[in-house]
Amino acid sequence: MNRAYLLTPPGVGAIAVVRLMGPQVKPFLAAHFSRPVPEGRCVHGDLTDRGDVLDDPVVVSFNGGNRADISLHGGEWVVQSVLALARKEGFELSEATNQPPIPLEAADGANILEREVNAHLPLARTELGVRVLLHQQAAWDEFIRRATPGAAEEAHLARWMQKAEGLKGEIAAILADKGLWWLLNPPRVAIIGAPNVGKSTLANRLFAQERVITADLPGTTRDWVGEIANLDGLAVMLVDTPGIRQTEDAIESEAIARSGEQILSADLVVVVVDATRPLEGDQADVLDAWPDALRVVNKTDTPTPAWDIVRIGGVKTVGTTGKGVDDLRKAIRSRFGIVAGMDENWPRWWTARQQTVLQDALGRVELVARMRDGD
Ligand SMILES: Nc1nc2c(ncn2[C@@H]2O[C@H](COP(=O)(O)OP(=O)(O)OP(=O)(O)O)[C@@H](O)[C@H]2O)c(=O)[nH]1
Ligand SMILES: [Mg+2]
Repeated sequence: MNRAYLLTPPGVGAIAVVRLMGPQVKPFLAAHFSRPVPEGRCVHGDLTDRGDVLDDPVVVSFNGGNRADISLHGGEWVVQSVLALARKEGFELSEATNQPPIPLEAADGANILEREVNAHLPLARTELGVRVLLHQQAAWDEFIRRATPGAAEEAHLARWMQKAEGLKGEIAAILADKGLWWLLNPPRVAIIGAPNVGKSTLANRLFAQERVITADLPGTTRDWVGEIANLDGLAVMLVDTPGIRQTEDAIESEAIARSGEQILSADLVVVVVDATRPLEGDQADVLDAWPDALRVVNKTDTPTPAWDIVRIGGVKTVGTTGKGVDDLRKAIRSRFGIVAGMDENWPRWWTARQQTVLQDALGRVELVARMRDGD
């Protein structure tokens, strides 16, 4: 009757979501969460077990309080403690289903957009994702209010046409903004480059902890490592790859070939070059092969770089000290439309239905705007 699931497993620096279901949810929150949780609201507080704070999660409750999603900040240990606490309190632990989103018909909400919000909430792995998603109902309401012809426009076609002209640009901009979609569907980011340029060192920096093996020996990374990293609010599946070069070693060739698939399926390729080594040869080959990649010049701590590093542009980093890594995070985020100070009250789409609604609306305002041209 009372069940607890691990909806999204913990990633590095990303949120894990534990879902509780059943009549026991309300008493559980009353006993262990520091704040009341009104239905459908996102509440930040402390989760405690006999006075010990386990985590400071964000909790949302649905279904008349019979379901709660607890977004945890902590890693594996915190998740296990929360699940253990739930079991102690009478919840049966179920296998991680990990197949979000929740089917729309099973999601609560007064209207379709609210149901879409609730269905996708478990996919928001970071606080930024949760926040932007929870702002959508208000943002869309406000947008629809603005986009609906008022009394003045109803009475004067010329006024409505003028408004439609402005709306055209706005709707096109909303359609072009895939930011929230990426917040809910972590993009795959592959870090590639010649051997020994510092790919794994940079990957560790992006994970903000040691995850992948680095060494002075070229060819250290023999297989890709893919894991979720939280880049200041954008969760990405980060893939470190073995250095790209011609090789005779069968195991290494195999790893390189396999990482080839990882690279092909990546939403963004980050090419790392080494400032201390000649650009010609391996390094230039990689740059030429991925012209759309985000470029990173690493090892810029050397007094005299082997070539003019300004020439190829890109982000300058020192993997070993972390210098420039903030810029790298920022550059990756902005490739996915996530910029600092992004307006959370701006309407965004994250489902095909919403895209269709916006496309239809764009078609209509274009029609109205065109009337002015006397068509
Ligand atoms: N001086 C300097 N050394 C660095 C920098 N970044 C990485 N290194 C060193 O370069 C060596 C190779 O780093 P890795 O991160 O293993 O390089 P990689 O590109 O992953 O190498 P492979 O996986 O073997 O292709 C290590 O000794 C690092 O400590 C940097 O910015 N400056
Ligand atoms: Mg490596």
